[in-house]
Amino acid sequence: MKKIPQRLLIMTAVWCTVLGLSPAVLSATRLANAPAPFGPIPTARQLAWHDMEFYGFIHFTVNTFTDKEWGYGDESPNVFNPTDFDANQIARTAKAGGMKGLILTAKHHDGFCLWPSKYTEHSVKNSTWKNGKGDVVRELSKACKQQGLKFGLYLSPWDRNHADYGKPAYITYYRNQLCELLTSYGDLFTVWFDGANGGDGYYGGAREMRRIDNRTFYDWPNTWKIVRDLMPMACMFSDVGPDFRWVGNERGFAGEPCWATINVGDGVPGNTKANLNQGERPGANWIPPECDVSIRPGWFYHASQDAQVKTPAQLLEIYYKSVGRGACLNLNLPPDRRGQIHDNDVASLTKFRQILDQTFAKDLAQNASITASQTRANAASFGPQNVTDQDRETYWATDDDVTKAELLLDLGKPMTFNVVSLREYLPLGQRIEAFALDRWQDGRWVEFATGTSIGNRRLIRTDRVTSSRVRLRITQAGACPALSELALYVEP
Ligand code: FUL
Ligand code: CA
Repeated sequence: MKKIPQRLLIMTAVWCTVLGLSPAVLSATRLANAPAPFGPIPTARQLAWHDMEFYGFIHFTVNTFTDKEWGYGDESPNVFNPTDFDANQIARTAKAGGMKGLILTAKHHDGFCLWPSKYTEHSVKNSTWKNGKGDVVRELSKACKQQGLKFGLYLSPWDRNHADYGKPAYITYYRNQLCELLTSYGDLFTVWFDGANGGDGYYGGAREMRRIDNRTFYDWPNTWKIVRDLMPMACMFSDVGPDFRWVGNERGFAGEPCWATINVGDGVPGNTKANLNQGERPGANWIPPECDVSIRPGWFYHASQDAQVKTPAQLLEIYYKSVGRGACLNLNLPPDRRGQIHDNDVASLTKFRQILDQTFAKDLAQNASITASQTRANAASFGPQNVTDQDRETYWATDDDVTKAELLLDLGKPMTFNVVSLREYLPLGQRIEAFALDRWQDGRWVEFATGTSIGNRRLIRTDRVTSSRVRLRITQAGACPALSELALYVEP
């Protein structure tokens, strides 16, 4: 049976979206006799986002120069004055760190715009930096392209500078800026909508408290529609999606379990009852989590935090509890007052990457012989060898009525590992609910790990295990499992 490359599925899905065809047309391109999708399933744009797994945040604005986290909105544009801004250094650092993209704060809560927006005077165009000719969004988008990184933007809904904030006119302003960004800087993989609305601010000189009703003020459905219309493949972030959600903390840790699904109900950004950290099952919406966390205590650069950059070991813990729980990791690297990533951050990120590269260089299960307790229709196209072929698009599946099943790996000789990687075949939904792993020891099976959700990726980090055979038991599933990867690694 010839497999359908996922690229083709995504292209097909893109065209389905463009042409307005139904998902039923899309499913016709799947393997014959494939299991039916279970529950909500990811869209083509979400699948592309899941594939990224690790990307970065760039928090940079007047705060970098005032030593604040939230600017009041009364900062002079001249405050923004990097001495040696180098977008290439930033993009190179991200690339070398293994990131697949960068998201820049085009405008943070203080309202200062890092691009020369035609809708406000509060931007780089009125800064002495580059005599008002600078454009951070342009330079970083170009540098990302050069490095093969995807590019995304954060446009803070809360704006402590704008005179109209809190009034209907502000929504027009906000949407104008959104259109400006979506049409001037090439493809964006994401638009990131923050949920913070702190209240007081400069507001064109009013210097007062302004409270908004976050259920109605931004009219999110119509704001989101602008992104859908102008950039159909861009995934939108907010507490409640629509494409990916906040994980509920800024420490970088997804829950255990961590479901890609939740029930949004009438939740809006900044106001939701959904369990963001673990997700919900059953859940009506496929809105997987992103773990956003800074490499330093603050989101913006502060010289006083130069000695508090997260260590490679801390970054690894974050990686295993984010990417390793099926989420994406969005790690913030704040440029310093030069406009570059500080040496301490570069050093930590580089070492972290080195360890990950060494860990994942060799799948110790690659040459194992594998048998399954059951294979769908006994067909090779759904056979167990599909979990070690390093191809996300092929998977092992069982018959529809089989939701408990086992895979047996014979490694040929004793091998030592401490990381097990599992992936579900995501286009068919999140199916597996619980599993256990056993090693063969003194003539019997000994359980060494158990887990729940898998989804895009599950990394189980254990003590070192030495064994010539490994068994995976799927102990609970909502529908017959469709597993695309089972791999074994050892950390250096
Ligand atoms: C928060 C903001 O208030 C922080 O300043 C930062 O941008 C973070 C990513 O999101 O809600
Ligand atoms: Ca596979």
